[in-house]
Amino acid sequence: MDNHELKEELIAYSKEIGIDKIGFTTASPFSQLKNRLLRQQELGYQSGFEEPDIDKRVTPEMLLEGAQSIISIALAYPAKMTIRVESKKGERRGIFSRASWGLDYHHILRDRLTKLEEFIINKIPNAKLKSMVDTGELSDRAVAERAGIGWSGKNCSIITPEFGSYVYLGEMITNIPFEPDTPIEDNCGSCTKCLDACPTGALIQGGQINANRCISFLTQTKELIPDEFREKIGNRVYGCDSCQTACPINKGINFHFHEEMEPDPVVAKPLLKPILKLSNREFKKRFGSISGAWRGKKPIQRNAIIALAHFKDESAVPDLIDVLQTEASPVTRGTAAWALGKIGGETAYAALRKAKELETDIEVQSEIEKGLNFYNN
Ligand code: B12
Ligand code: SF4
Ligand code: SF4
Repeated sequence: MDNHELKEELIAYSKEIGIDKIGFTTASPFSQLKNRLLRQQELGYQSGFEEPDIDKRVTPEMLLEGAQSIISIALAYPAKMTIRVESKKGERRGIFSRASWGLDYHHILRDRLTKLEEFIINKIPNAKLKSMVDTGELSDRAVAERAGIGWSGKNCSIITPEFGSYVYLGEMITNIPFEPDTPIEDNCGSCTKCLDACPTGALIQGGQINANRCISFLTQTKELIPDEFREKIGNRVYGCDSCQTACPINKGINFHFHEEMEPDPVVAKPLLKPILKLSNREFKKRFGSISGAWRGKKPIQRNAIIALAHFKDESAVPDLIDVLQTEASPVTRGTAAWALGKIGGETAYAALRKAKELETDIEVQSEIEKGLNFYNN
């Protein structure tokens, strides 16, 4: 079988197994990306979640001996929930970003890539293949861009003409010299809606992010959230979609192709107060299957506290006091102290005064001061 024929068969098979778009590119080095990554590193704009070895990131040959081509895949995910969550007055909810709705996308894309691998091995038993999704060395976006999946938008996302930017990406390096596809034209034009919509100014300019200012990143850290970002986080308990929802290309886009990606609304839009009391086991049971759980319970609890402060939810005061008095993690305790001050009221004030006497952790003490300062303004 020649490679052209195999490529055509793979394209047809990919549709059968639920891959929404497939593209092919060579395995030649990503030289423009290398400069970009070095520059981002120099500026301190990286998140720290990226593979640290830049040479590996841009040289597919270093990841698979004899690499000749890369197959890029994209799967569209839903932008709107089909089932609405029942809202009761006074019950405040947080929101997980769309990329964390339904089953963790890493599992879904790996499943598709495994099926593609099996298909290829069946035709070429000694083919060498290496697949990755998100956690691999390669830049999934740079691969997708070069393979003609979509263009690289000013919001940094790969935007497909068919499914907008609501697509997950993955790829497979192969030692088969497939004919490459052509990159598609950038269609952002003079639009700057994503830059204007970003709540924290994380998009420095079109296509350049300072990840340290990005809410998506901040919700995934384990430390105290810097003061300037706390109010901007709003009720996001994981991730951020603002630069995608603002994008006119995404208007009306809402694909529900994959059953596994359907969000359970009570998980994707969880009640905030119960999150504060979850045991590790309960957290795993409730949130363990979604991608937003990858950093564990603590960041989600911290973000839930910030969200309760955002809503100034007075009914949360007793729970927040309990957190301040009994929680082991200084980050959680400190965030609760700040939130109590932000929500305000006499009970919160008394608890902060008492905590001021008893607290021994320096960072938490400083957050208690911040909480008390709300009463002076
Ligand atoms: C680290 C990381 C983050 C960091 C940093 C994001 C960033 N923009 O770099 C944080 C935590 C902030 C993050 C957030 C999000 N992420 Co993320 N993240 C990654 C990860 C692991 C690496 C990205 C990376 O290397 N960035 C470094 C930059 C420099 O490179 P790049 O964006 O990969 O490549 C582009 C640039 O280099 C640019 N470029 C190259 N040269 C030049 C030169 C010029 C002049 C210009 C203008 C641009 C340019 O073109 C490349 C192609 O677009 C990838 C998975 C992976 N292994 O690739 C997922 C990934 C990028 N994330 C993804 C998603 C879904 C998100 C969120 C939408 C999640 C959410 N809802 O909260 C947000 C979006 C934030 C945003 N506006 O980018 C998807 C993107 C899907 C898509 N359609 O593009 C990926 C691919 C995961 C996946 N497999 O599906 N993420
Ligand atoms: S994900 Fe949110 S914070 Fe990050 S760049 Fe987009 S709009 Fe800005
Ligand atoms: S909002 Fe406008 S500039 Fe930003 S990615 Fe979408 S089309 Fe491009």
